[in-house]
Amino acid sequence: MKWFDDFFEKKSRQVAQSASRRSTLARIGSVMVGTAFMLPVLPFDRIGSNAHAATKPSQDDTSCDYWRYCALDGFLCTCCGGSISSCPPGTEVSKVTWVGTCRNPADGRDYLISYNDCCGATMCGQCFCNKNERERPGYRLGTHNDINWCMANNSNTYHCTVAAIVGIGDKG
Ligand code: ABN
Repeated sequence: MKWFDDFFEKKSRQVAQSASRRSTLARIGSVMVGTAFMLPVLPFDRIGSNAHAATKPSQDDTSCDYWRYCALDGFLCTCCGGSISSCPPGTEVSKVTWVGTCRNPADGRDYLISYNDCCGATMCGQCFCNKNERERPGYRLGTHNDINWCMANNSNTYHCTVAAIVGIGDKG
């Protein structure tokens, strides 16, 4: 087996002479960095539920995909005995609210939507929806939707959320 040892000794010496440890590490490093940059651009299937919703807007106001709910965080009152703009019996509409802007796919126009909470009954628990278009973090209170807007009512108990149209954007 001496020839075997000699052969590998010779090869090892050749590699050691032609490639320093530093250049080998540099080469491995560049391969790793290259991989990290390339992986995000590799093609993958982007067709998900949102893409599907974009092509076929929901007409169903008990579905979280309905266009008016684009910035709603809460339980849909349409699943809780109310309607899209009125609270269920036994609850009262919040005195303060947060307002978002959603585009209606039917006419392509932007609408100002008031997301009032309905207060005075325990959490509805049906049709939870959490959409956050143009929503901002909590330190900007007026643009944050993860808040109990029953805070100014006699009862602070949150039940569900309505989505009433309160304004319409210019044709554009
Ligand atoms: N605006 C809905 C809600 C209620 C309670 C807590 C978080 C969000």
